[in-house]
Amino acid sequence: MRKLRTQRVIAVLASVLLVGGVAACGNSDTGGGGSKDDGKITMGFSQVGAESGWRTANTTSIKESAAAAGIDLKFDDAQQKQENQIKAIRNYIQQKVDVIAFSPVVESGWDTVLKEAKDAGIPVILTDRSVDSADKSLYKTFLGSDFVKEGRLAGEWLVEQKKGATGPVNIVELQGNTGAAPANDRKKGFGEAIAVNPNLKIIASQPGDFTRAGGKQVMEQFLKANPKIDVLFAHNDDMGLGALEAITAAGKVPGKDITIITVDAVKDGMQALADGKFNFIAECSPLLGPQLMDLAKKVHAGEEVPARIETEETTFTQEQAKEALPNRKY
Ligand code: GYE
Repeated sequence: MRKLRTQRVIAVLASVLLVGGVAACGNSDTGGGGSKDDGKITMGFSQVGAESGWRTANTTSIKESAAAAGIDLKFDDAQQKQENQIKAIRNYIQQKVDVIAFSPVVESGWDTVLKEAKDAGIPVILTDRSVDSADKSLYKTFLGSDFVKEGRLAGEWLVEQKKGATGPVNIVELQGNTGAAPANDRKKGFGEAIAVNPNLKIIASQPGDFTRAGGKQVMEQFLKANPKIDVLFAHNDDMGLGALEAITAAGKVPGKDITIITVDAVKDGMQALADGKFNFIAECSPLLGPQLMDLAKKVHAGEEVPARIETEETTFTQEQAKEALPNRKY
C-alpha cells in the first residue's frame, strides 16, 4: 500500500517535472535556435560586475536596448569573478536561452563552458571584452573596443607632450584587473607607443582592479615608494579618480605636478579633465546595447555576422572635454 502511494507520488512528481520542463523549453527555445511561443528571443547575459562608471553605463545600455528590441533579457552580475560567470552561463544553457552574451572578466579559461554552449546549439556573442580561445568557432562574434589602440593613443599623446624632455620622465601605471583583456591590451599599446622615447620610463605598474578604491590604494603606495612621479597612466577613469584623492592628500596638484592620462571618458572622468585634474582621456564607449541586440537577432535568425565588430572611439584633451561635457550621456 505504502509502496503504491509512493509510486503514485513519484508519478505525479515526474509529470509535474515533465510539464515544467516542456514549459521551460517552450519559453525559450524550440530545439536549438527555433523561436519561442511568444516569438520573443531570450538572451542570457553575464555581466562582469559593477566596478566602474563605464560598467554602470554599459549595463544600462544593455537593459534599455533589450527592452527596446523586444528581447527577453536574463541578467547576471558576476561581481568580477570568473567562477560566477561560468555558473551563470551554465544556468543559461540549462534554461535553453536562445542566445548567450557575456563580457569575460578575464581572457583565459573559457573553452570548456563555451564548448558546452556550442554543443547545446546556443550561439554565444562576446561583448566588450574578448577571450583568448584558439577555437574561434566557440563564439559567433566579438563586439567591443580595440583596447591596444586606446593604450597606444594614450601613449602617443604623452610622447608628443614630452618630446622636449631632456631627463627621465617617471610614469606609474594603474592596471585593470589582472588577466582582463583591457588591462593586458592597454598596457601593451601604451608601452609600445612610449618606447620611441627612452626618457619615458614606467617605474611602477600594479593592478587597481578598475575601481576607485583600488586606484586610491595603489596610488598611495606608488607615492610612498617613489619621490618623483611625473605621469600617471590609469587604465580607466575610476582608478584615476581614486588616485586623485591620494595625490591631493600627498600635497601634489593633479594635472600639474602629475600628468594624468586615463581611458573611458565617462562623465566623472570628463569633468575631472575639464577641471584640469586629468590631462588626457582615450575614449572607450560602453553604449554597446543597440548593436548587441541587432547581432542577437541576426545570429538567432541564422544570418552570418562579421567575426569582429569594433566600436568607434575618439580621444579628449581638456579643451575638448569642456566642449563635449554638456552633451555627455553617461
Ligand atoms: O574600461 C573599465 C571597466 O571592459 C572596457 O571595464 C571595459 C573596462 C572599462 O571596468 O572602466
